[in-house]
Amino acid sequence: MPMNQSAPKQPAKPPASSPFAWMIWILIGTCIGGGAAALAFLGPNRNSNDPAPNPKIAAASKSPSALPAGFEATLVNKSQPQSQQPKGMVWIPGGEFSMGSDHRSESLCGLPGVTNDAVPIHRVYVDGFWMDQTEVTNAQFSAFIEATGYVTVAEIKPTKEEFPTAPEENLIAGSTVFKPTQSPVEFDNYLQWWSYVPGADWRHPAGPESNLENKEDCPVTHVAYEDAEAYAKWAGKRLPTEAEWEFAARGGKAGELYAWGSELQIDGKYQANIYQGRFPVDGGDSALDGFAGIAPTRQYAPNPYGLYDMGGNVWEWVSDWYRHDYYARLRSSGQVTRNPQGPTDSYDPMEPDQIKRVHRGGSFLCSDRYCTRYMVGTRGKGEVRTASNHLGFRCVKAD
Ligand SMILES: [Ca+2]
Repeated sequence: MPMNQSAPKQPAKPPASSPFAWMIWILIGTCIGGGAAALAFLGPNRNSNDPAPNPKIAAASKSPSALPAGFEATLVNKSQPQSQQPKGMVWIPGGEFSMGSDHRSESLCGLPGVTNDAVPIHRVYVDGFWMDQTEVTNAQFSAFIEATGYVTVAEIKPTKEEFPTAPEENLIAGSTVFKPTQSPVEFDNYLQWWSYVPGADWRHPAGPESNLENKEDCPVTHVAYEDAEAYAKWAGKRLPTEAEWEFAARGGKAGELYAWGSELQIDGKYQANIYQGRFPVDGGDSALDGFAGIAPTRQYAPNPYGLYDMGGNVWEWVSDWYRHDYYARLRSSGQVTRNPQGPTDSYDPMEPDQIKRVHRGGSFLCSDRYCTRYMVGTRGKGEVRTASNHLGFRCVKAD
């Protein structure tokens, strides 16, 4: 559906009166997140395009003739893990698969361009690994904080060095929060529904007056990349690569649109916590999937590997730097990329000054009118120190 059908004419109204408008512009990028200060150095060259046959490959999930153009069968490793199953994790056997999306999926979203950085489909191999069955919950993150005293990025006052043009009085710790609009709006300005909220952080997901009561089993949010990485290190785990994440999400299948199959609903029931109704209007989410806003984990059927919420609920950080052209680079090698670790630098032509990593999976705010990035082959992105109330993570662990 063209997006203007779902959004009656109304002039965009950036919240220019907000004292934090300057900060929101910096903190929020396309669809989800953009960036604050450019941090740091870029990682070492971790990219590996070495072609090599996989001797362990065993099963083909689907007849190649039945797959959409561009996709080939997923070849799942037969090997079993050597280590004991960690609590709350499932074995992802790894193998060779077709990664990414194609432009035909554009027709499923009112927002043009959702697949532009997810093409072309290319062949990737990943080794087996353990993966958290669910996104890291508030209860789990709370245990990490209690054990370590760690303070998240959103709880730390921004510095003049990070935001040299900001008035001193605006340098207040906080995070970005979705605020529904009072009436329908065009989708040309995300500041209409995102606000920088002083005092918003993982303990106060909607702002300083909110708390985690009855949200222990919900995914933790308002975590910047370094927060997620710190948790993973404490837990003896790490964040997944983008390729690991997509291999796991596809559940051994090939060429399907979603982590649960190729239809958005099964027997008339939604399979993930996304957004139904008029986005982003107050009361516009009809919650046909059972939830308006975030949901506890494990509310929908797991995928074939036993993973919950690989689409919807909250976006998930993965470890790859974001580049819009990374898939094209891999495809041009003409080879199967083994255990890709992402590009060696970050570049988003839409916000070239921001340093970004990849997000995956979409969130409770994704809908077919605005952003269908709950489709398993599509990608998100975010500035590394930017958090929000619809962004979390899950971890993986080597065998
Ligand atoms: Ca929902």
